[in-house]
Amino acid sequence: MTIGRFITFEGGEGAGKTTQIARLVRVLRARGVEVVQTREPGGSPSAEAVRDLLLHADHGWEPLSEALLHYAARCEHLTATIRPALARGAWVVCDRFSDSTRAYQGFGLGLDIGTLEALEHMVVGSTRPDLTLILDLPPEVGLGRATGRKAAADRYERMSETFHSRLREGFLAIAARAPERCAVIDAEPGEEQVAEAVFRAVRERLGGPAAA
Ligand code: Z5A
Repeated sequence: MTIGRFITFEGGEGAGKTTQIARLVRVLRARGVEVVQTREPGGSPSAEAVRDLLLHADHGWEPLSEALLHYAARCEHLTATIRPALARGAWVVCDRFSDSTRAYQGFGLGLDIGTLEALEHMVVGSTRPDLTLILDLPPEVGLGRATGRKAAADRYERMSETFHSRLREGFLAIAARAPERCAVIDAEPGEEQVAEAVFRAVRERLGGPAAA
């Protein structure tokens, strides 16, 4: 069976994931790679419905309920989009995945990491990313970029400064625990410079068409 490659992008608000994903996908497609570009929460019709609940409805979820909703969306996304794409040999480039649940619901909201690992084991199983690019920058810079772009902040963007600092620490701790999978990219310089660092990491870690 052909197996594609699974790349995830992570980081705080406004880190530049959408911008960098678009650039990477363009380069890979120009090299003849079939790329499925997707995002979380979302990436399939049912998962997009859960995204609406999570981002725009102010229900004041319990952290565990929130994590379960993210994992329900992820389960749908994996089944409908990610696994079929990988099985036919496509590369999947995904804006956020399980590390966001660890960072936001774990480090940010204080949910027990063991609980999140159990959910990850159950839902994600062996469909783990081959490479995770963590775009790192001070939270105030990212929030400035994100709010400058959107008309209204979503529920996560409205959380406190200390919440966003915990997120950054969380992502860096995740990278330190899994250096073979994660590459931390300095996201503060200009778009072009960040794109070069992203592509270098993809080439060095995954080779294949990225090395051509
Ligand atoms: N969430 C969660 O809690 N648990 C989970 O398990 C998952 C997610 C999966 C999804 O929001 C929310 O769900 C997210 C976490 C939570 N929290 N929030 N908010 P989203 O998908 O709507 O938003 P996001 O993932 O945080 O992304 P974003 O705010 O859209 O930012 P971005 O994609 O990282 O950045 P961007 O759109 O590429 O860039 C932002 C602006 O900066 C834009 O105007 C760019 O032109 C500009 N930019 C980009 N790069 C640069 C550089 N290098 N220099 C200067 N300006 C730049």
